[in-house]
Amino acid sequence: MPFRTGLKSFEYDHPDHGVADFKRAVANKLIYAVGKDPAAAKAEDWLHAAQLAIRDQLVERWMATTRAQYEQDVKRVYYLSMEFLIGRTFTNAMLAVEQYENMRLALADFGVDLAKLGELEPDAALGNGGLGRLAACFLDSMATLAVPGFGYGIRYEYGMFRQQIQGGQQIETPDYWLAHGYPWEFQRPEVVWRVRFGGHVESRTDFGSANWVDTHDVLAMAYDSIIPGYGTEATNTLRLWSARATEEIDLSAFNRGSYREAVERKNLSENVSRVLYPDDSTESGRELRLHQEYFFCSASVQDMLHRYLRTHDNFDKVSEKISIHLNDTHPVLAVPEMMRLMLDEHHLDWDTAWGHCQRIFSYTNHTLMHEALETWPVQMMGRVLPRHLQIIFDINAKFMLTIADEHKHDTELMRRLSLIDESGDRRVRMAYLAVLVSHSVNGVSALHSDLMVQSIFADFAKVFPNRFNNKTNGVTPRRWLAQANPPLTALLDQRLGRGWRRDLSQLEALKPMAAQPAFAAAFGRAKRQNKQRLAAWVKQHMDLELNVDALFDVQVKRIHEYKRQLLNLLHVVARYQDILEHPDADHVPRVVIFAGKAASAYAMAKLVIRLINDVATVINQDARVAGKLQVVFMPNYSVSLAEIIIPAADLSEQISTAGTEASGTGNMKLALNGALTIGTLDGANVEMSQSVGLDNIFIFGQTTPEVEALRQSGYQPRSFYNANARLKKALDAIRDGAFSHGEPARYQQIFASLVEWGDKYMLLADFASYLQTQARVDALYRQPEEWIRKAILNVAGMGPFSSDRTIAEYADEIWHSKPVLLKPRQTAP
Ligand code: 4GP
Repeated sequence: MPFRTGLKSFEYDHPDHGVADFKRAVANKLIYAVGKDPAAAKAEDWLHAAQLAIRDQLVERWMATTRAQYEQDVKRVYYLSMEFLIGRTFTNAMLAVEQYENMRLALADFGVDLAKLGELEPDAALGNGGLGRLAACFLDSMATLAVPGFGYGIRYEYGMFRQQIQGGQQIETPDYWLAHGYPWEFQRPEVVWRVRFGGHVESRTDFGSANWVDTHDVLAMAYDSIIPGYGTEATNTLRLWSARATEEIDLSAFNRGSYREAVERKNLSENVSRVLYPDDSTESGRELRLHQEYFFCSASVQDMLHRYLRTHDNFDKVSEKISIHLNDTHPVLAVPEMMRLMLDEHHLDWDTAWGHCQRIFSYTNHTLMHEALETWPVQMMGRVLPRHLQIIFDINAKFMLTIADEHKHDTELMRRLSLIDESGDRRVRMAYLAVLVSHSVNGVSALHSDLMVQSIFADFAKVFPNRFNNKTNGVTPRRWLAQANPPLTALLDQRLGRGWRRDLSQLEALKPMAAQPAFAAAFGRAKRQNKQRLAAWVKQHMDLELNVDALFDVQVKRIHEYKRQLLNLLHVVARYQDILEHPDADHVPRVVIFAGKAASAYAMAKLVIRLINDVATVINQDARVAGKLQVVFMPNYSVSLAEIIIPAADLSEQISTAGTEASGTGNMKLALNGALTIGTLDGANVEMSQSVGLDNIFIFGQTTPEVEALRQSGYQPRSFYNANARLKKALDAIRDGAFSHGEPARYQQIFASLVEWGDKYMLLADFASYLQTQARVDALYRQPEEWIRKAILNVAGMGPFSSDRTIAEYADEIWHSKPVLLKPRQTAP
C-alpha cells in the first residue's frame, strides 16, 4: 500500500492478517526474535512471540500517527503522572486491532491456548489505585479520540508491591514485573536527559536568570510504549523515564578492592526509578520521593521543549502547541522547571515565561484528604533543588504583591494564600502552586469539585473564581466491559451492535429491553458465567468452594479508613450473629468478597485486613452458616484480578463517609458490569444515582451536610453503640476476641478507634441505615426478575461514565486540543 507523508513516501507491506498471516508471523517471531525452536518453546515463549506479532501491527499505526502529528503541527497534550496502573496489555492490544479471534485460531493450530497465555502476562502495576488507573483509562481514551496525548511517567523497576496473606496478615513482596522483559516498550538509549540535583546557585538576578552549579546529576533514559486507540488508526505514546548513573562503576575503587564503594554512586543514582512510592514514613523515603518527582518532571519538560523547538525557533507559540496536565500535585515541579529552562537556558524574561506557563498548565485534584496534600519542607527543597526553591519564592513574591494590592494588604488572607506555609517548619504548598499557575483546576465529580472550592481552595476560589471546574471521571469501556466481560459483551453485541465500545451512550438502548424476559434471562446467564469464573479462581487459588447461587457482595479498592471496609465487616458480623440466632429464618445467601492493598506504613489499614481474614476464617469454618454466608479476602488486588471480580459482582459496595471519596471509578466499573450499588451520596455515586435512577440504587447514610452538622454538634459514637443492640453485639464480639481466639486483645484498637477515639469516619452513625438498606438488598434479591431488571437498568445508565466522555470534555474545555486527522481504518462490522 503506498503511504505518503510530508517527510518521505514509501511502501509498506500491510497484510490483512488472517489466521494464516498470524501463524506465519508468530512462528517467525518465535524463531527469529525469541530464538526458540517451536518444538522446545515454553508457554512464555509463545506469549512473547504472539505479543511481538501484535506489536508489529501497532507500530505501523504508531508511526503513521506520529508523522501525522508532525505534519499537522498539532497541539500536544502531555499528561504528567507519577502513576500509570496499566495492567496487562496483550488482550487489550488484540482487541484494539480487532485480531483476538484470528490470533486465537492461529495459536490453536500450534496447540496453544490463547486464554491461558494471556494469564501469564504480568501486570504493569505502576500505580497505587484510582489516580493511577484513571491515568491508564485516560491514555486509552485519548488515543481512541485521536487526541495527540503523551503520557509521561517513571519506569519503576518494582511496581506496586505484591500482597501475600500469611496468617491473615498482609505481607509485601517486591513486584519485579520486568523479569521476562516488557515486550511493549522500546528502549530509547539516544533519548537521554540530564537531571540535576543539589549544588548551589550563582549570579542570580531578581526575577531573572541564574547559574545552577556543582550539581550531582542523574540521567533519564526514555522507554516508549505504544497506546493503541480503538477503532482508529490513532496511536499514542507513553514515555517512561528510567534513571541511569552519569558514570558507570568507579574503576579505581574497584581495582583497590573496594567493591561496594565502586558501585555505590551508580546505585544511588539509579535508585531514583527503583520503586513506586517508597515508604514515606522515613525522612530518607520522603527525600527519595522528592527526587523521583523532580526527576520525571525535569526529563519530561526538557523532552517536550526539545520537540517543540525542532519545529519552532522561538517560544511565541509554545502555549498553542503544548498543554501540560498535572495529575494531582506530584508533577508540580514541572512548573518551576519550565520557568528555570525558559529563564536560565532560553533567556526569556520573567513575565513572558510565567505567561506561557499559565497558558500551558492545568491541574486535577484527586483527594481532599489532608494527609495527601503534598507539602515539602523548605529546608529539604533548598538542599535538593536550590534553584527551584528560589523560583518558587519569586513566584510567591509576585503573587503576594498582587494580593496585597488587590486586597488592601489583608495579611491574614496573604498568610492563607501564600505558597509557603509559615506555621511550624516552613513548607512549600505544592497544591497552591498548582492552582496558582493553572488556567484550569478541576475536581473529579460534581460533589468533589464543589467541596474542593468550599474547603481546601476556598481562598483561591474567591481570588480566581473562573479557574475551577468539574470533570467527572470515567472508565474505558474497552477494558472494563469488552475485555473483562466476554459473556455480557457478546450479548450486547448481539442486541446493540458493536458501536458501544466507542459510544457508550448507546447502552441507553437497553432500557426497553430490561422488561423483555428473553433478554433478562440471557443477561442473568452472563452474570452467572462470570460468577462461575470467579468461583473457579477462588477454588484454584484459595481452595474454597463458593456458592454461586449466593448474592456476590463485592468491595474492592485500597484499604483505607475513609472507604469504610470496617462498616461492611460490621454488617458481616451482625449478619453472622443473626443467622446463628435465627437458624431457621430464610436468610438470603451471600458471599462477601473483599480485595485491596494497604499502604505498607498504614498500621490501621493492615489491622483491618487481618480482621477481615480472621472473620472469614471463623465464618467459613462454621458449619451452622454453610451455604448462607461466606467471606473471602482475595489477595493481591490488581487490574487483572479486578477484571475477574468486577463482572461477577451482584452488589457493589461504595460506602465511604459522604464528603470523603473524590469520585470513585470502581463504582462505575461495577455498575457497568451489572452490579447494583449500595452506597452513600459521595463522589460520583451522586451522579450515578441520577443517571440510573434512585429506584435502581441503594442509597443510605448521612449526606455531606449531615456529616458536617453532626461533627459540629459534637459527635458521640458511644451513644450510637449504646443505642443499637446489633451494633453493640458485633463490636463487642470483635473487642472480646471472637475472631482472634489465641489473642483476645488483637482488635481492641479497632473497637477503641470506633467507640472511644471519636470514630473519625462515622461508621457508627451510618450503621443502622446501612443495615436497613442491606435488608432491602436481601428483599430484592429474593425477586430475581426484579433484581435483573434493575441490573440491566444500571448498565443502561452508565453511558455518561465512559472516560471518552471525560476526555472529550478535557480536550474541549481545558486543553483546547484538536484530534489528529488520520485516514479512517476499517473496523470489523
Ligand atoms: C483517587 C480518589 O480517591 C478516587 O475517589 C478517584 O476516583 C481517583 O483518585 C481518580 O480521580 N485518589 C487517589 C490518590 O488515588 O492517590 O489520591
